[in-house]
Order: sequence, then structure tokens, then C-alpha cells
Amino acid sequence: MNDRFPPPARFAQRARVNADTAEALGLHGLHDDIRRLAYWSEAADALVWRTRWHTLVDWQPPRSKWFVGGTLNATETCLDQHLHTWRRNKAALIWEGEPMQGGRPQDTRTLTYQQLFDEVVRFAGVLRSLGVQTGDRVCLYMPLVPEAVIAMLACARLGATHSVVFGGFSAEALRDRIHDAGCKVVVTADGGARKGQVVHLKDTVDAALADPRTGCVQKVVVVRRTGHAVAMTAGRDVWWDDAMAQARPVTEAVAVDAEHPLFILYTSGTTGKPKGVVHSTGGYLTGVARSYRFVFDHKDEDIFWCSADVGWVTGHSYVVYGPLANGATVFLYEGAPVYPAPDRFWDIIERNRISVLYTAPTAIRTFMRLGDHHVRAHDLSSLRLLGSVGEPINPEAWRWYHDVVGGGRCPIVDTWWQTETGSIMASPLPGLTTAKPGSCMHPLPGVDLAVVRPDGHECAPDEQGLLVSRRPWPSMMRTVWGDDERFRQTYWVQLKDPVTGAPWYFTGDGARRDKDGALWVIGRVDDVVNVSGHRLGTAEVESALVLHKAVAEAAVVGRPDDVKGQGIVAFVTLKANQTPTEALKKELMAQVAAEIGSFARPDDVRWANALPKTRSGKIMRRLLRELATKGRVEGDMTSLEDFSAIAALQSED
Ligand code: 7RM
Repeated sequence: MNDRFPPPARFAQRARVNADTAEALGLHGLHDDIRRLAYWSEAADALVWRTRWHTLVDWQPPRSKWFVGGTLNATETCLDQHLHTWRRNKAALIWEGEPMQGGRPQDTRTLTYQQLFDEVVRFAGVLRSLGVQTGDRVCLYMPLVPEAVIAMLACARLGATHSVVFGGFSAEALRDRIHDAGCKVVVTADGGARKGQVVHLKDTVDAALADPRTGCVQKVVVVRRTGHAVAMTAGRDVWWDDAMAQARPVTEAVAVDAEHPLFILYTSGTTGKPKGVVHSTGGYLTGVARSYRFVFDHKDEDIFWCSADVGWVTGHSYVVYGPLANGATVFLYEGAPVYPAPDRFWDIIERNRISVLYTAPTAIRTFMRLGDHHVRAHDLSSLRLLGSVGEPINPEAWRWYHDVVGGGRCPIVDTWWQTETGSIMASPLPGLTTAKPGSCMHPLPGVDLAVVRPDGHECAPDEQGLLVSRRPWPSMMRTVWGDDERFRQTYWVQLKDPVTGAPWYFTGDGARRDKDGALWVIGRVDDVVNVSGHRLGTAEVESALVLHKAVAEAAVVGRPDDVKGQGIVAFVTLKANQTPTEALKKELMAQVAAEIGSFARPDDVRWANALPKTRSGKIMRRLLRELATKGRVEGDMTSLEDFSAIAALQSED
């Protein structure tokens, strides 16, 4: 059977409408679905499969299974396949570390595909000797060094599920994530380098593991990066180098089901506890491999630099899996982009002849403020394509990126996607799409995004609505780790097809399409803020604040920030007999930094006698947002329970 293009009958069944009905109703026709599915079928053929799948997709919303019957190991696509070609000796990773005190001014390492493979299979041997088996979870709490990539791929080699926790998270945040995923092993480093300081990762791991809730952890592997002294717990902690020296490489990759969880990645939502987003192996890899190739117009000669940390989804998809699946050369930089000098970023691009740069609007705005002269002092003629991700890019920053960084020569791909979507969903395609500054333009092939009203009907041109995906796509998240009901409630109950009643995936973003059909994503419509491209739930910050003994209640909102996109404002009511002081403000800010990480530190803490609430007791965030943004409140307040709450807040200024 030619299952590259499975017989239409199969789709007709799953779509539950026939082509005529769909056309008559003005819905997407059946042939659109077939085209979409044929596209994914072809995309999946770029992967190395151990067993060919027999059914493209089994779609029972919100449950989807892609490439049913297929088995594979992600590392055979990312590594093994290249070893049979000239790419064996091609650079897979080119790493550069921030210069460290006492270290060399230029600390660099290059690993060819063969060398990366050798390290991965050796570290897989280490993990296996530490008891890691297929299906186990391994937590990675690492600086951006080659070992982070090696450890991710080594997990994949064994069919173990990795859970990378960004190195900027606190011990408490790390503890919660280790506990939630039930990780058996933690891989970390003696430290990381950032702005000339050492980030004490191992100390943070020790603090997290001091809590009995992390009793699931049996072993800790420690990479020597900074060389400073750390405490090693006998019987639990091992040095990376020592373990590697003794390891027996696992050259045989474990083939897993296409649906097997490749990784868990925690992301913030509207409630206090971050969600463990679960991604599959076959579908995820298909999504990232294909989108990397098309969006970044992959060329074998490229040196691709995605400046995200592997602790975020962008790092998973476009530092590791997408580029390596295509045999690309990936550049990695550990450290801050403006240290030791404000032109560090451009210096890196010039010296490494970076050809494709993928970064965030917040970074672009930071560089913009530092001045054009830092950019112009460097030869950036190697650049041919620029990418943006993480938040809406304002047209001014877009133009600066285009004119000053790209010298007017380089197309910009403004890529919209989420941790949950796994891979890029909407973006211009270089050479095909005429871009508009600030718009992510169109859904990629195979993707069906729509801007709809709350009742599910599509918005008119320029009418703002809610961004949904009406059809499944291979790299969609499969569930929330350990909480399937939360998966349903968070994404699948808000919006549905007004005709068939089928649930749609709700992104949490507001958007509009202009008269030309270009998509403009405006930002979150839920209680999630985006600070420098880092996603945070306001509830998460609130939970951190109310842990303080002086705090009675806290409400957190975002306000626009010229550089960070959004800043955090916390409204706090104190317990009786507590005095609002500047010192207490500082303490509360530090409390949030300690509970979550310094990137979550509020920009402003404001005292309130009471918080404005509706009759049903819900905090009126809209009012607080207005207050935080404009300093006063407009609009409808009729459902307010206590007007004095607002009066008290306003008179504060
Ligand atoms: C990749 C990533 C997801 C949220 C998403 C949006 C916002 C991301 C863009 C964007 C406008 C973009 N994953 N967002 N990219 N908004 N234009 N190109 O960022 O899970 O951390 O965040 O980020 O609000 O829902 S994420």
C-alpha cells in the first residue's frame, strides 16, 4: 500500500463531514485536510523510522496520535543518519563561552557530527549505568554548554524523557519540577558563566534535593565548567568526566513508539503551578525538522545561531532537534549578550560568520538602545536571514533589525508559536512571503490557524479575536504531565467549531487578520505575562508573594515596558499591624526572585488597603492593569464590590 498518501476514505471518516457538506457550509473543504495531511506525511519521511507508521493520524479531540504504528529513536534522525554522509565531519556544534576570570579570553569548542555522536552514546552509557531506563525522567539543570545538548540527546538515545529546567530558576522552582516529573537523575554543572559572575547551579541543586519531596532522585551528574569548589555527596554525586571515562557507550539506540514522550517542559499558565508540557517523539520531530528547514531556508553552509537557552522551548526545537535533524551547524553561546562589552553579540557574529540569527524582540530592543555604532563597528555581511520569536515585535524594532543588523539585505522571519505547539506555527517564508513589520504573516503549510469570536465564528478582517488552531498538527503537546484533565481544561473547552461542535485548541493569544489575510498576534488574553520573552503566570508571582508573613493578599498584572515587552506590577495588601516600608518592598521583590528566579522580580510593588473584587470575589485585573499602565481607572466599574479599594489605590500616586 502506498501509505505516503493514505486513501481519502480514512480522512472522510475522521473529518466527520464529507467534502460537499464542508464546501456548502463554507468550511475548510475535505481536500484541504487531505493536502494538510499529505504534507505531514511527506514531512515525516525526512525522519529515520525504525518501523514505518501505518496510520497518519488518529484524531479524537483533544487526543491525537500521529504516525500510528511507527517506531523511531530521535537521535538516529539527529545524529546517526549524518554519519553515513559527508556530514560526518561537518561541525554540528560550535560553542563559545563567556570569558571567565582566569580563563581564556575566547573559550571555544567544536564538535563534528561524529564527535557529538560519540559523546552522546558515551553519556547514554553513563545514564544507563546510573540506572536510567526507557521511560524514566531525567532533569537537566545546566548552563548552555555542549554537555546540555549531549545530555538531552543521551536521554533520547535511551528513550528516557528529559525535563530541562532553565538555569535561572530558583531551588524552589527546581524542586517542584523534579518532584512533579519524578526524575531519577539530575544532570547539572559546578556553575555557569553570566556577566562575569558564576551561577551556582550545583548549590541550587543541593538546596532543591534537601527537600524530601525530591526523594525520587538517586544520582546527580556534575559537569566541570567553572572549576570552583562544590560539595559532592558521596554515593549520589558523580563528576561527568569521571563517569564518562568509565562508561560503556550505548551505540544501539532504543526504538520507541512515535507517541513516546521525548521531553517534558514546564511552562507557566493561569494557575499557580506550572504545567509539564509533554511532547511526543515522532510528531514533535516531524514538526521541528520541517519548520526548521522551511522557515530558516536551510542551507548546508549555514552557521545557525538561535540565542535562546536550551531551558526554553525555542532552545529545544531550534538549538537542538530541528537543526540537528537537518544536519545543520549550530552555534551556541553561553553567557550574556552584552558582556564583557556592549558589542559582544556583533563580535560573535563577525568572528563566527553567523549566517542565520534567531533571537527575541527584547534583545533587539536592548541592542537598539545601546546604539547603532556597536553594530556598525562589525562586519555582519555573513548574515543572510534574521528571525524573531517570543513576543510581538514592534515595527520600530523590526525596521532597526532589518536595516541596521541585516543591512537591508536579510529577510526577517517573525515566528509565532508556543511551548505547547512544539514548533513554529506561523511565519513568513523567506523568498516566498512579502513580510509586514510586526506580523507573523501566515500559518505554515499543514497548520490551520483562525481568529475567531467567542462563539467560534471567524472574525472579519481587522477585527480582533481569539487565536485558535482548528486542526491537529504533529508537534502539538500531548498532555500535561500527570494531569490530563488540566490539559483539557486549559486548552480545549473555551472554543469549538460552531457547526460540528468539535473542540478547538485555544492558544491564549488575541490576534487579528488584516485585509490581506496577514496575521497579527497581539498577545495573551489570559493571566500570563511575557517578560523579556519569558512566560510567567501572574498567579505564580502572587503565590510567591503571599508566602511572605507580612502579606495578606497580592494581585499581579503586566504593564507595557519599552525593553522587556512587559514588566510586572504587584498590588499587595498587608496583614494587620504590618507597616508598608521601602525595605519591605525590596524584601517582597527578593522573595519572588528566590521563589521563581530573578527574571520574575516585580518592577513595582504597590500597597493597597484592599484589592478591587467583583461580587463573586474575583480580583478585577482589568482595573489593576489600567491602574498599572495609566495610573488611573477608566471604564465600567459597576460590578465592583468595594469602590473604596480603587479610591485607596488611586490616591496612592
Ligand atoms: C516560542 C515561545 C508563547 C507565547 C505566545 C505569544 C508569545 C511568541 C510570538 C509571540 C507575537 C510572535 N514559546 N509569542 N512568539 N507573540 N509574535 N512571533 O515563545 O511558550 O514561551 O511563549 O509567546 O503570546 O502565546 S512560549
